[in-house]
Amino acid sequence: MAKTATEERIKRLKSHLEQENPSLAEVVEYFQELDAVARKLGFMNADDSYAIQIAWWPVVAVLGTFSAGKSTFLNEYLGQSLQRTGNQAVDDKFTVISYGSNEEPKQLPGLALDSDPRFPFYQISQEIESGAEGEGKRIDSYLQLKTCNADVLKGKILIDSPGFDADKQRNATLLITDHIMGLSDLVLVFFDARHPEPGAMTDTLEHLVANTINRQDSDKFLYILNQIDNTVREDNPEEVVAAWQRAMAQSGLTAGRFYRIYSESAAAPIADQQILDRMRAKRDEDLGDIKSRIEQLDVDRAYRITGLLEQSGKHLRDVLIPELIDARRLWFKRARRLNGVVFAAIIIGFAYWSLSSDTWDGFMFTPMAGLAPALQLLAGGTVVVVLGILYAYLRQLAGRSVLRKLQRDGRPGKDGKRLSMAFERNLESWSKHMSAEHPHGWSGRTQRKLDKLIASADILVQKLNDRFTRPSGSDTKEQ
Ligand SMILES: Nc1nc2c(ncn2[C@@H]2O[C@H](COP(=O)(O)OP(=O)(O)OP(=O)(O)O)[C@@H](O)[C@H]2O)c(=O)[nH]1
Ligand SMILES: [Mg+2]
Repeated sequence: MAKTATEERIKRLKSHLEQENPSLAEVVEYFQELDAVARKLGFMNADDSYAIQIAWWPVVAVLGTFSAGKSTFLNEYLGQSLQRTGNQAVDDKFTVISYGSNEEPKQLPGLALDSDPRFPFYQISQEIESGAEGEGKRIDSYLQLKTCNADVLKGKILIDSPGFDADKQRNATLLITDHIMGLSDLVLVFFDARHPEPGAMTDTLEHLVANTINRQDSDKFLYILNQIDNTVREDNPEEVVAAWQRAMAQSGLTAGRFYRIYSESAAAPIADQQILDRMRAKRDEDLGDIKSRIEQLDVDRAYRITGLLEQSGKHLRDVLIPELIDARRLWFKRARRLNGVVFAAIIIGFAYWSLSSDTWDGFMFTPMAGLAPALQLLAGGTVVVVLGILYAYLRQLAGRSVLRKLQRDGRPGKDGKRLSMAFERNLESWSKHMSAEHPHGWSGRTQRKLDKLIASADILVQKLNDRFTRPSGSDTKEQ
């Protein structure tokens, strides 16, 4: 049987996860079981899946002013010189960096990102097109994908960005920047200690800083003053940092943590050992904090994803299915009422007509009296069948009216679509359960399967707790 595009995607997702975190590859299978339950009930099409709606990889984005040292920082973090660096603006593309087991880094065009739901730029070209007409087609000139086999990349995606200068930025670049700020789990905003003066950065600050302050997720932004080795040649190096913080404060950023780092490999030599030691100590402290924030994401994502499995299962069982049952109740009620009215009208009409036209002779229906018994039976049968069809038709009519109501003022978004879809499936099926409490596909076996899935999510969370808290006190490194 030909595989659907979704099956193909899940297969790739699984093999990608198997390389870097086999326990999460297992979770994909649980999501697939959940898919099967949701499909059986009609909440989901064959081309949809819970597994492909999840951000499997936390995203760490590096944004900042041009030549601030973003790429140098990333190369050092990866332990490879993956990205080009230099004092001219060298990067004009956003680079999504993801783990790959190949020895050699691979580079793929932006289109690969646009069409692969594993990555956070899935269908970004449409978004760009709607904000900057004609630019959507040029996705390759804005985005590229690189894979690299650095161990630190396992379980995450990094994004390097072109130097940011809000004055000169094209609309599409601004759009992508905003998109990245939205989807990232952590955003490192780089500034350059060589140019911390407020004037030159105003517009950049406006976009990178001012836009981040009032966000709900503002604590995911880390503000980093890089290249502080350059400040030691100043008479008063502390003043450089103070000027930077004042500039940030003017943009409204008073809280939050500021980090001061530099790149050991790129730094100019410093003769004074005392100064060097102090600077290095400060750098190591801040860099350590930045790295632990990045590592924490891996822990968070494992909980987030298993939590999502439990939530999605419970949402199905405790929200969507009860609402589907409610919709079925309403359907049955409307169907009963409609059938009641129509059949009462038929009976009254028939009674009125037959009594007034004297068609009854005792229990004998005189218009049929002349017919042969077989024909009488046929006529009676036909009437029963016609009435049965009428009954079913009215039931459908009532169902359609409930479907319209669901579509009109049911739940918004995905849930609404799912409910309507499942309800429509119920309209089409001749369920053997005639009670409203038994929607199509909701058999005892399916119920037990869903309960078991939700319970296994619990067990997964316990496993994670064991792994991350290590109550046994053992510090053996686990996968
Ligand atoms: N002294 C010093 N130089 C640095 C440091 N980090 C980077 N550099 C140098 O600064 C220049 C720019 O570094 P990049 O890493 O290319 O900067 P970028 O932010 O990626 O630049 P764009 O991508 O062009 O915006 C390079 O020549 C680096 O060697 C640092 O901590 N100290
Ligand atoms: Mg760069």
